[in-house]
Amino acid sequence: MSARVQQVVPDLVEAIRDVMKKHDVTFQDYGAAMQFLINVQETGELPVLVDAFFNATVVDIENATRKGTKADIQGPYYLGADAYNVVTDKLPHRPEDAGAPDMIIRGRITDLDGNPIAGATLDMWHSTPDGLYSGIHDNIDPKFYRGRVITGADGSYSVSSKLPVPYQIPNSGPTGLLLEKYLERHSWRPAHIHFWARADGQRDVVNQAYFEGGDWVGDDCCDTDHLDLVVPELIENGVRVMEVNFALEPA
Ligand code: MBD
Ligand code: FE
Repeated sequence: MSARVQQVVPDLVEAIRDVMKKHDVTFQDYGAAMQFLINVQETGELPVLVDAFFNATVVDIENATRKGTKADIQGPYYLGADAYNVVTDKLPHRPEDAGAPDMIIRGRITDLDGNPIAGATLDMWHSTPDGLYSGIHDNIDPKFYRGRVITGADGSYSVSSKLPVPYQIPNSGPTGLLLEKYLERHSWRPAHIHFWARADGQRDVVNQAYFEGGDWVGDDCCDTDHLDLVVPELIENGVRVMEVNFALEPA
């Protein structure tokens, strides 16, 4: 690790110094930047700030060597593998969300040749129907809107949940203020479902799926290109169905 640090950090410092010189950064600018970072620290927004600007770049680098389903940004709200209980037919939702629109998330996990992978695990997580993450926002119990499915003999999985909505990085905090007020960009992400697929002997993939035509698809504040997981919004018996398939490559 220290070799890696010695490889990367001096270049990083040099790149920042070059920007400072290019723009004749003043003591006042320096103080404002410091205050911004202190605000980030005090609001606990470090993960969302860093992910908004840099997660997509790691994804691009990783995808250059991927043959199967592409990776997408993990985002700041995964919570660690222990937070994912095995579910068979539905992701638990808050009792008060009972009336929110339902959705079904289903698909198959295969190898690169399309052979089903049985017993693969797929962790899923997404926001509440009002755009909050359990375990992160408003003391929502982390058991909601998170779960792990295990694929059957044909590599398939299927769960019901409640439809997430586009997610706005709260613009009461420094990350949202930087995007919206100071950079005059927006702080929205398209509605999305997060996934982490794992199977013995295969390379993990972390990614997200979106419905084609959804608000902010293709204009994500986190600069992700979404790649191959923008899927059509199917409707069956009045319920939206998101079909998401994963082709895993050997580890
Ligand atoms: C999210 O839900 C998310 O997925 C990312 C990448 C950033 C902020 C919030
Ligand atoms: Fe997210």
